[in-house]
Amino acid sequence: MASALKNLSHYDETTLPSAADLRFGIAVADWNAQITHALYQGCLDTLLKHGAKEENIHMVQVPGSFELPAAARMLAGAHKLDAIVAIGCVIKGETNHNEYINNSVAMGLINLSIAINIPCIFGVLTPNDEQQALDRAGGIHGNKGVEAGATAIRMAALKKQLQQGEKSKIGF
Ligand code: DLZ
Repeated sequence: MASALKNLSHYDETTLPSAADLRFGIAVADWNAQITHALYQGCLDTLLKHGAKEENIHMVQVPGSFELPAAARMLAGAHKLDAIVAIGCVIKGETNHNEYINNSVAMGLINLSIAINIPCIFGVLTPNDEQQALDRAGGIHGNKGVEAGATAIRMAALKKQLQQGEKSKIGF
């Protein structure tokens, strides 16, 4: 159980690049809104904490997680972005709907990332029940939105670094 070992809000702040010159899109699914809005807040707080400017953060809301890849594509078409975060929460129910949605969103986002050369971050919780979701949306296992925000900063900075032809330093 990965998140039993790692708090989702913990990351090494000292090695995270500044987000001051980076532009972000965030797509938020409204299914399980109590959870996803808490994830969004965690993500937004993280971007702002590391210097991102409010005017460089573009957020849209969509009905459910299944719509996240399309929303990410629309965001990329509407704004110049360095990274996109997709935020959702798909709770397992009596049927296999969660597997169809989760697989579609994961494949949609990774395929989109590669196709448009903009990192799309998987900020989607895939819990077995609501308590597991609450535990990961600001509860005992931290907030996956924070993890997604920190990941977006790293990937956006990497994209910018490579665009500018800079080399990585060994040891980070
Ligand atoms: C239909 C559905 C169900 C049953 N469960 C969830 C869920 O737990 N989390 C979520 O984000 N969305 C859910 N949806 C909605 C789908 O993602 C999608 O919005 C609809 O199937 C319409 O395409």
